[in-house]
Amino acid sequence: MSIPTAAVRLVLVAILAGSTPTGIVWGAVHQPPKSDAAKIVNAMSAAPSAVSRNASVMEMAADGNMKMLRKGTGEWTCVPDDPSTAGNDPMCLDPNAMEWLHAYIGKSPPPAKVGFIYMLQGGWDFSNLDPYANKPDGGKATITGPHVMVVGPAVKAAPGYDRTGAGVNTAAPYVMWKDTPYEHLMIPAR
Ligand SMILES: [Cu+2]
Repeated sequence: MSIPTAAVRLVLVAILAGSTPTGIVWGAVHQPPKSDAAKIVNAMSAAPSAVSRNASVMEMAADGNMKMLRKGTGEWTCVPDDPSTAGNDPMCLDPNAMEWLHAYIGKSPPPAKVGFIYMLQGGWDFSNLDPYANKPDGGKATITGPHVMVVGPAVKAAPGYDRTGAGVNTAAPYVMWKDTPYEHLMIPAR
C-alpha cells in the first residue's frame, strides 16, 4: 500500500475543515465520508499510521456484511465512521477484535479471545448499556473522546473500570455494555 495520494489528502482536509474544534458540537455537525477514498482516509484515522498504513479497510453495510474497500498487507482492519451514528467513529481492529465485531453484528457469542480496538477519533454510542439501542439512553448518547477498547469475555469483571452504565464519566476508563456478551473496556487515550 502506498501513502495517500494528494487527492485523498485533499478529501481529508475537507473533512477536517467541516468540523468544529469543540467535541460535543462537533458530533452534531459531522458529515460521514461518502467516496471510497474518503472512507479509507477516515478509517485509517482511527489508529496510529504505523498500524493503519498496512491495514485492510472494510466497510460495514446495513445488513452487517463487510465490503472490502482496500486489501491490506497487515493483520489489522480499519472500518470507517458508522453513518448511523451522529459522531465520527472509525476504528481499527486486531483479528480477535474482528471476530468479536462479527459476533456482535450476528448477535452470536463472541469467541473466548482478547481483542484490541483503536478509536482515536472518539466514539458515539446510543447507549452505554444496550448494544443494540437505536435511540439515546434517557435522551443522552454516550460520547467518548479518543480511546482504545479491550474486548472479549475475559474482560468481564476486570477491576478498576467504572460500571456505572448510563451517565458514566467517559473521560476515565469504564465498562460499556456491562452484563451483556459484548461487555468491553473503554480506555481514554488522551
Ligand atoms: Cu470504542
